Amino acid sequence: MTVKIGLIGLGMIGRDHLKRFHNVISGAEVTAVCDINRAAADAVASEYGATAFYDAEEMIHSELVDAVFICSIGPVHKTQILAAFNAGKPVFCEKPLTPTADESKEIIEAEVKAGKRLLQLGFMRRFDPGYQALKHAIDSGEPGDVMLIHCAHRNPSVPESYTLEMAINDSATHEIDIIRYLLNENITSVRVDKPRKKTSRALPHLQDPLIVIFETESGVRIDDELFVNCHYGYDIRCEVVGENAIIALNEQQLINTRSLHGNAHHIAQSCMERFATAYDREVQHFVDSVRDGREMSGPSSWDGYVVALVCDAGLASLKDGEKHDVVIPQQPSLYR
Ligand code: ISE
Repeated sequence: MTVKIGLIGLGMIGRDHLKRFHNVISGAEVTAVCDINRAAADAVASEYGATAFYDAEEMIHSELVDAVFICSIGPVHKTQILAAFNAGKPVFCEKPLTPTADESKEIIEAEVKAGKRLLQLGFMRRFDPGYQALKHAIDSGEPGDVMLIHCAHRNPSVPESYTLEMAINDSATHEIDIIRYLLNENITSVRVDKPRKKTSRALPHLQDPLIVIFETESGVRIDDELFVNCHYGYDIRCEVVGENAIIALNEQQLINTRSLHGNAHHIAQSCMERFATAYDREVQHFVDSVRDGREMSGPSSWDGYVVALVCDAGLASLKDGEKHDVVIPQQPSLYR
């Protein structure tokens, strides 16, 4: 069976996934694309031999579509997800699940009512071979009790539309999710530190870099450097400090070049380049689940909801500089 995909949102990540469906993914075909920008939808549809839609609900209910792939902006996710649930179609949704935790709650309620998982969320780092190896090492007990984690999230630059809040609810979301995945426990508090210095490369409305401090249930302390105009590349770092060993993500490149200029390797320039394998694997995972008629698995709506709760606390701390606690309700058995 070839899964007929309806893809909503033709921005950067939507187009990247479209190419992935075309060149890498097996068992699926993008039969419909949807964007409110009609010219973009028409152009992409004719390039990929898909049908263009300008209204998401119409596309979701179309017979051309078996599964809904959401790459639109966060504020419209909730409506599109609930429409797909109502149409009985499985959903892949890019992060964030929704911009606020309250909206995510409605999605949880709908899934709990249905009695099964209907959505896979796009936290692609969980499919990255480096992070998976790090998790495997932690689970094996090699580092012993984990005490600290040092993270860095560096983007070469961000567009003018990137707001200060997005450092938390668009960028740090990835660390918030991956910390829970690596440690198998929840974050209990967040504090955002604004260094007095900021890069001259950041637009005036940004404070860049920022440091976010998280604490988990067992007391692991995590610092996350968010530096989104670092200039030199897309650099994601993670070092886990245990009492017996320190385990870190390695450089992701396959070769080093030794020359008169020293020992060098290429540094990725975008998340699409750095996490290409992870994106391929998460999308194939979704397609395989739909094709085999399995319940959705991988990052869930619950993960999206919990990350949104941590983000809400982070946004409050961004305003007042105080430490904010995160209160997480009991997890429904569906997600255990
Ligand atoms: C962007 O939305 C992403 O998801 C990228 O992975 C992240 O590195 C970037 O900071 C975000 O703006």
